[in-house]
Amino acid sequence: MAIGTPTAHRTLDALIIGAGVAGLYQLHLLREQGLNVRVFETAADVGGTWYWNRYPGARFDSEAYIYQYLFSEELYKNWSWSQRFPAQPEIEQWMHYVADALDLRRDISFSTTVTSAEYDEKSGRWTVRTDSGEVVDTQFLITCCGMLSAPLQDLFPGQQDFAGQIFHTSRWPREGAEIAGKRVGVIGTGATGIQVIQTIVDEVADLTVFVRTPQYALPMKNPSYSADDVAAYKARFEELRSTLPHTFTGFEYDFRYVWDELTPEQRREVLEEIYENGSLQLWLASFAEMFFDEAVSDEISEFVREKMRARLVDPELCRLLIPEDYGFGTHRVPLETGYLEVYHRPNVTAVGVRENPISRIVPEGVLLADGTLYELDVIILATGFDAGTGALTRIDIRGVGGRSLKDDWSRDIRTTMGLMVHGYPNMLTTAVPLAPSAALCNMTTCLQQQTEWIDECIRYMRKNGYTVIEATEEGEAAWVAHHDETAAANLISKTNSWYTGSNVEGKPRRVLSYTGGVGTYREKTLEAAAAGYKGFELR
Ligand code: NA7
Repeated sequence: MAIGTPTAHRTLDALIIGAGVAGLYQLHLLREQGLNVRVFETAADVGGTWYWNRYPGARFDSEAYIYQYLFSEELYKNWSWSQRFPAQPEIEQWMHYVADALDLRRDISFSTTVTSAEYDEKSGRWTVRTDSGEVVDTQFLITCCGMLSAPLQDLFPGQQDFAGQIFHTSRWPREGAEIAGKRVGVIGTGATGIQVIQTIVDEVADLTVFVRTPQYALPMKNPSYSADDVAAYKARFEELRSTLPHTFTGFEYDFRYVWDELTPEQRREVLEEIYENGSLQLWLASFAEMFFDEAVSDEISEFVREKMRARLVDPELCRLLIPEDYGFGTHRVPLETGYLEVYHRPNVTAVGVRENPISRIVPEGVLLADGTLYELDVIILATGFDAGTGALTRIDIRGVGGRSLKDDWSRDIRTTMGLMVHGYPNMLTTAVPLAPSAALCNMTTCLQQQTEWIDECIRYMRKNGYTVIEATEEGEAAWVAHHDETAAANLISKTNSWYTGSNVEGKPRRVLSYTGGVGTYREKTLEAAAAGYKGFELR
């Protein structure tokens, strides 16, 4: 070996990237089976999404009691939520609680970013490098990077010249941002933008919201929990554990009604009743036909529009803020609290940027194509993420023959059940495309299932003397075909948002999340395992 060639500082059985919901549990599982395993995490602490997204108003819109891990009754019951949909600080505390209860921190390298990973065909192992100069030799590389963790933050020419503060919501300054009494602009009205806007409006002097695509927003009902409420949901532990993994979305509820079996009056009653529940149930537990049947989609969309119109009143606000060209539920549905009423305040301006887009950021603020300048002190980019792929393509990952995951996915986004990618042996993935993830899925349900599958897979390999697993080309082609067929039947496939990758210029189009249902996906992954890892080659 030539002098100066970096040598492995550390040898592992498994290296996990990311200390969020998936990474923490994966670490626990693999440690329990006796592996020498370590997590590398860019952030200074655990939490993943709940570490990074500390913008004002960040909160769950899955009910908190279904977002918890279900593998340990003790871990579940020793934590109590204060609300149905708690805010980020409480969620981050919960993740600290988990890390402490399972004593995870001793096996995590914080403030350390994995920069590259290279597979060696001779040894069947990965060489992983970090920004702190560490070189790690590991048998398994497990990515737990999250579906929505690569922020789209360098979007506009001139950003660096802005005289005030500019930042992406997921990079909200830890020390807090100075927004009180300031002229603040928010670009983006997705789930994140909506939470920020409704929360900061009281604090800022003037709020300018740049709206390109409006959203169907549903009002959230977020009661505080009494001791009795907490006891009641904890008493459901066994029920939740047996239900959540098998529903269509990993939530506690499933689609409950069949459109054609009800009269128009009954449908209306159902919609009204579910709307009043103040959760995502109108989307995930009403009529599955909204995803497949244009006529049903139109009717449910019109129901939600009607509700929004009644609150917005002003025709120009309705034009800017109520969707007309895609169906309810085919984009991520945000929950809101007083969001629409924000636009009635005298210090709030909604600026439509669909026909007259943002052309650049200038030192004074935001400049539109027609030359209109909005002078601002702070610009908040609620502009979303390079979903599913971005977290991995930002790492230089090299598989068999030096092939690059970034190049592969820039041509075509393919995975085998979102658990492996052909050409990248011994790299196991969570929260990547072609599995149920973030879209139509309660994340913890899906991530628990994927990490458990990976854990079982490695157990199986060790027990049977295998050292390498690789997704086969044919197996991957079959999964991609099934995924695409399922997606094509869903109206989501006709829309533009991060669900289809269309929010990132040049990204190959594909419905990113598996839309066949969380329970079905689970069965298919378990069937493949039970058949001796069908679709994978073990050696
Ligand atoms: P989203 O849902 O991707 O929303 C991003 C928003 O930013 C959306 O309104 C975009 O409008 C807007 N955007 C992006 N680029 C631009 C430009 N150049 N000009 C104007 N507006 C722009 O991200 P979120 O963070 O809100 O939510 C991501 C997920 O996190 C969410 O689905 C939950 O699962 C949690 P567009 O729609 O592209 O017209």
